[in-house]
Amino acid sequence: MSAEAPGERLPAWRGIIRHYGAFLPVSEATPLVTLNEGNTPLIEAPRLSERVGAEVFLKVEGANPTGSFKDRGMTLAISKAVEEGAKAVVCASTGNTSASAAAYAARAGLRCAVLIPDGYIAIGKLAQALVHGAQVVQVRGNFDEALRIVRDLADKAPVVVVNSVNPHRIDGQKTGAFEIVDALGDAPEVHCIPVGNAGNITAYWRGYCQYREAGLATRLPRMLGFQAAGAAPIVEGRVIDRPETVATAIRIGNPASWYGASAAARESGGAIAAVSDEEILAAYRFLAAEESVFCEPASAASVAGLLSVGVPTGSQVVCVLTGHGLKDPDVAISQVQVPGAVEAAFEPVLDALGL
Ligand code: AN7
Repeated sequence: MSAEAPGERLPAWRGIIRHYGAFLPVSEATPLVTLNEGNTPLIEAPRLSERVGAEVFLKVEGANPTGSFKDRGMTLAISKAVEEGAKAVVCASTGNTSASAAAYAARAGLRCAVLIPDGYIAIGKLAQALVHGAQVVQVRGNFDEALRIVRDLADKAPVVVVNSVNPHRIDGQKTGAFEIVDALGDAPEVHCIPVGNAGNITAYWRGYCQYREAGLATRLPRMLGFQAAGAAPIVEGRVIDRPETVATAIRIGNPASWYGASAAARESGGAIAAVSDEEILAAYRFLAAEESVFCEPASAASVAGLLSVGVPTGSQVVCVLTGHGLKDPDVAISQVQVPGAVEAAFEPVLDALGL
């Protein structure tokens, strides 16, 4: 290969609002609260491509400032909250929304409160919410119960909800689709994505549709959304009161954007399907070991789904990997053998390595 242009000063990336503002509800008067989110890698996945007989790309959203796709929506939601004069924001979260809200609220000088399900949030995400200075309330209940309380709070207290029931979240997140089209030159044929509260699949579908309407894409992908089997309300067509899955980020039984997810699947000729925890963890290990991408368990649902449903030979496919693997070190460690210590000397190390 040849180097492209060493020494050339590239235009700096300054976040999704500056880059895609023409497609977003912002004006000169909107104060920009940004950590330069977006512009995440879209990388080829040669071994996955070989396994499924297709051309597969991974959209690595763990490369965002707080390690998940939530930053795309949060930059817009927090910027608009500041524009509207808000002093405090609140969200319910399985972890990533709270990490992102805490960071962007701190940047804006807003108070931030987050409600999380006690004992069911990955330790990295809890750490993020706390180090960024959010008020964290652990609720003895699941995400759906926490979100209900948050909606009540918004009715009765002067706080802005920054869950994806806030339309600015979805609008910001649709920029992921814009980036994919900009990188590939057109929309892919198939788009695979995990589904929890169902905001992101709604956002990507909107992004693809708006780009096509603007003449920037000639086609639309089939949208394939994947829920964890123990938390698959859309697949089963009923609210799940006690959702359970190792992928705690998508442990959601009554998604707020249920309609948007169903519409994306229906209008695109796609589907919402379920993948088991075993399939999720197998895809998670495969991505780390074979493609060198360390994502969190929920993110691997997109690839688990692709492996389970398959696609026509030669299809161009994008799988969104929504969050970074370091968010949830407990699951990572549970999936590997941690070696014991040996004496700090040459021979024992040689033995341990089998050399
Ligand atoms: C890594 O943080 O719902 O279907 O509260 O963290 O748009 O909800 C996170 C969801 C996928 C599902 N992958 O996206 C929250 C939260 C990861 C996630 C999803 C989430 P949506």
